[in-house]
Amino acid sequence: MTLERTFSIIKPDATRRNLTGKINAKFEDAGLRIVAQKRILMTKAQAGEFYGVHKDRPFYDELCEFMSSGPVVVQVLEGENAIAKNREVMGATNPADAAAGTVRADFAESVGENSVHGSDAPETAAVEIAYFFAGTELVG
Ligand code: RTP
Ligand code: MG
Repeated sequence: MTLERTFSIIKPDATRRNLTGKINAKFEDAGLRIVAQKRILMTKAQAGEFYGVHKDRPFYDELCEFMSSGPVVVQVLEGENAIAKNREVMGATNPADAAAGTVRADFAESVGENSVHGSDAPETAAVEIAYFFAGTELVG
């Protein structure tokens, strides 16, 4: 079995509604282990850098405002096929399209305020983990 790690964010709409535990339970029930986790407040500049890949999209400014509007929980999830598994548990970006039982189907408020972020590939997972965590903070 090869363990993979992915980077996850519980977004401000979810921390505001005190949903961290319920979301973490979905990750753990799917076999993902939370190997690092911290609650932080991102600056708008940090959110902008993190989501830099979307800088030319029409929703970029709104996204950066939202991601810095309240606390987020940044975390590293570990498991077999963790990247794909996490995105399965998250559900589609737009909660209207998300499968029943997924985080976004159950909790997301809109396509923008959609409760969670998850890395989409091994390369982005590695960059995103290193952006928020030191190697010594990851305990598998
Ligand atoms: P994420 O990166 O947050 O895990 O989400 P994702 O892969 O499912 O979606 P992505 O296309 O990467 O979009 C990043 C985030 O931008 C916001 N968004 N708003 N208003 C809109 O049409 C719109 N589209 C995307 C969402 O917060 C989305 O998760
Ligand atoms: Mg994405």
